[in-house]
Amino acid sequence: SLVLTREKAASARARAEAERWRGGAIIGGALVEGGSRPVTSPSDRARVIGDVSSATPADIDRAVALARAAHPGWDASGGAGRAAVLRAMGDALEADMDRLVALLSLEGGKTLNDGVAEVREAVDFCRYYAHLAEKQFSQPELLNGPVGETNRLELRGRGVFACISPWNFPLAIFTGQIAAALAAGNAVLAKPAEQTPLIAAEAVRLFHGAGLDPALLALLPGEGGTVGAALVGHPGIDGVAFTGGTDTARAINRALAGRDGPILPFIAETGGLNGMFVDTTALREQVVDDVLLSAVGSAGQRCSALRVLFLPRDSADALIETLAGALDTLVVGDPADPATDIGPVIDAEARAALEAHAQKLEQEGRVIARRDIGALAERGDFFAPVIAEVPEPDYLEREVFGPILHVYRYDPADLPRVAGRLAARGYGLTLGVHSRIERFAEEVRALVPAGNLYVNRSMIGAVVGVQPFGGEGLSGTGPKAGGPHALLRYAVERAVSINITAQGGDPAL
Ligand code: UN1
Repeated sequence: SLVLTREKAASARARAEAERWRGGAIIGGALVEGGSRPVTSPSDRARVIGDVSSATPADIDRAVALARAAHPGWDASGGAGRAAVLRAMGDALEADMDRLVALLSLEGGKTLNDGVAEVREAVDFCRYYAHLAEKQFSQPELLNGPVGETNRLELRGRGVFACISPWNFPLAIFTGQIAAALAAGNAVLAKPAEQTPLIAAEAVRLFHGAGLDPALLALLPGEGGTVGAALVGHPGIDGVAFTGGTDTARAINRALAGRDGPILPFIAETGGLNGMFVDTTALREQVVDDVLLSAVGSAGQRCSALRVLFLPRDSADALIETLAGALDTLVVGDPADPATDIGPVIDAEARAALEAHAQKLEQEGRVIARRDIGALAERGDFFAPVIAEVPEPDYLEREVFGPILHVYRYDPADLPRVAGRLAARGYGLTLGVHSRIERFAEEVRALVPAGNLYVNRSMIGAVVGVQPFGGEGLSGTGPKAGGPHALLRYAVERAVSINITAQGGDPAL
């Protein structure tokens, strides 16, 4: 069931720790044996939890050949047939929840709450895309043509999709991309993030166990970007779905533009420089809850996370004081402990980048509050959350991916200029507003582009099918994940017109 009790969590964790997890290329349903590297846990770097080996160029060629051969049959099986397999995958994920949550915590440093939400999201993606496959790939609605002619619109898969996914949602986004590509009638080559190959291997095994022809889904892990680059340049792919950093998206876009042959679709979901605007009518306790959850929840490692909080000059002091006090009550620690609010960041490199940014803020005298985390950082990749005050609305040039909240005090008369400077950075992912005045929300909305606007609530945790998620500008291409149009760019359309009269030519004329 989707309820994780303390006892169930502890026993699942003990079993997960005892298990030696195996990752690597999975081709035709079989794990490819190869030179392996150990995978360790972000909350305890001394703990080896499993091993993984990278896909070789020969592995990639073999996976592409299998996928190309299997794609036509899958495509022809129709939306309803594909939906049945995706629903079976949703059920399989649900049945395996305790084990998956334990692995998400071990490998990805996820708290139990975040782990449960992540499995839930992966299940939702499978079921929602199953629903869309049935609805959109059977009988799309058209107007009637002239008498004597039948018309229909056929949607087909494009062929083989490369799906390149991030470590911050190593199950939900990984599964969501694959489910979308499969639902639309494609075969998939999945490249998991280097940091989280083991949960990806489990998801692929579950897909195959749920009745998916193993030729339709290969797992191709890599290190240092080589496998991703090989996939994007491979003549045997028909499209790329990517979630991750804006810089990587640009590199993929350039590589795709340099290919010979057909122009391939590129679906990218990237970073954000997300702001929340508070006015003097906002409810303080609600603001504090929503700000902390959005900025330091999940250790700030969501592309949706709040990065810059805009507080009106006159009420800023009181809010900042409450925020700093509330930050001190959050528990940073072992993600497997149900009491923990904030676990580690993903790896030493991520922590070093965050520490460098925190040090810069410190040197400039901008840090307002920093959570004490004792000796945790000696054991794993823990980072003490920070609240800092910045002198400019566009102090940040780019996304800082971790639990650092930047606060900017604004003069309400100056709102258009301030919001305009944030907007000029070019991102457009999430945007928060806290106000009891509808006109204020409308004003902010008109000033700052964003794919997801949240009013008087947290700005993370978009629910599949309820809050379609994704941005514009530097934040991504769309269509939104978990939205009604999610599958369409994974597909090609063919309009078929058949004259059923005895005359030739166009019956309309
Ligand atoms: C990401 O962090 O890469 O709404 C995207 C949310 C999540 C964000 C996922 N769906 O918080």
